[in-house]
Amino acid sequence: MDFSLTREQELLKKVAAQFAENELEPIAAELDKTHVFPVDNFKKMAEVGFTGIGVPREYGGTGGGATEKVIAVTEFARKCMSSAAILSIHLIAPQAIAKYGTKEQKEKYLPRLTKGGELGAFALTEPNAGSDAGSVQTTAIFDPETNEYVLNGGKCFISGGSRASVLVIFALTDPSKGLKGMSALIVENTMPGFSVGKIEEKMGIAGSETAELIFEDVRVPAENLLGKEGQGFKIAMQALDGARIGVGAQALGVAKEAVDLAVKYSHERVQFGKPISALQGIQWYVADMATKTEAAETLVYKAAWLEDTGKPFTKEAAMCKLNAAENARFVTNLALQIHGGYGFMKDYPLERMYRDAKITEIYEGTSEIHKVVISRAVMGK
Ligand code: COS
Repeated sequence: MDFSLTREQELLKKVAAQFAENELEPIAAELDKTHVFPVDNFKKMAEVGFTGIGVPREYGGTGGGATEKVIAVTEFARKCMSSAAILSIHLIAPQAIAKYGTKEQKEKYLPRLTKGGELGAFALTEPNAGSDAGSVQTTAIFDPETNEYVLNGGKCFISGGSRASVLVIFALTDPSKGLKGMSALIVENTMPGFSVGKIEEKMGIAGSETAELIFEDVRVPAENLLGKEGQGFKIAMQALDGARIGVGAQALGVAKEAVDLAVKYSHERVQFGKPISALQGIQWYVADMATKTEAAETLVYKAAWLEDTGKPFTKEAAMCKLNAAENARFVTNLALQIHGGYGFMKDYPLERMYRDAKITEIYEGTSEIHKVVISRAVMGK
């Protein structure tokens, strides 16, 4: 068994860490304050090639797969969870198009979503279709006269929805069949009838704008059907399996940084005449934080390895996300506690990291949904 990264992966890790330190850390507090999407930084991510991870080079991507995504997202999450979320969620759309798209769809959309610097989004959730993703009500009824689907309805809580120019949207092409009548469509934000509604005010990852989308008779050409009619729910579930590894990486990155900050602070902070790192209570906190974070890392990389080697990974993606997310909350909480009053203040990044970490227990499937997925895999449905 070999846990080491390849030379290319080591290089990617270095480049991602430098990018995070130079470009993301300086804006992290600002994004948290202003709640504005970092347009320029996203373009810089595209210039370096991060936005094309997992997409073949012939379509403008930078190749690699789940492991490369984990490496980049983890490094980003150390310094700026908003930016890690933006990258991780953006990658869902181009990767889905790369996997299910026709040659024409790939040629048309992938260069834009990779080196072109345009943002992608994945729009599944609706007010009545959150954990119960099969209850989507948005419809896309085929019009044989014009060879278009007519999209009506709306989505909520769509990460990047207000900024994305190319979106993979899930809608019922045959409402009588329920989730088996769901299909995936590639929609552009310039199509008439597409509009952005409410932009949410969130507790964390404020720089990753989260929006409501409204579709009023949006005419989507038939050629923009992704995969086959009725295949939408499976495409969504498979895309989410991969996306959950991305969330695992976000949770892993913020936890790793929290451990490092806690260790550093505990060596610097003197109370009762000695650094608090000399106190066994602090040492035991750090031992727990480091151990659980290393365990989270192992599960995240194992899930990525399974995906990259073409093996089933639904259960492991759910496990890695569930575990890493719980750990991120645990570790950011203890790191904040070790910082005492300073941890609670906005001069230090801990309170932001603590708030940012919470989302990893909720989006791309709640922890409770992951327990459903895991228990079904372990115990049978
Ligand atoms: N990969 C491929 N196919 C999958 C799949 C997966 N990971 N999960 C389910 N499917 C398939 C099933 O095999 C089934 O197909 P068949 O009828 O051909 O056997 C079909 O999809 C329906 O599956 P299931 O009966 O398990 O659907 P449920 O309605 O019970 O929902 C859960 C399953 C709960 C796992 C799903 O709704 C889910 O993941 N919910 C959370 C949604 C989420 O993450 N939302 C966040 C939105 S993006 S921020």
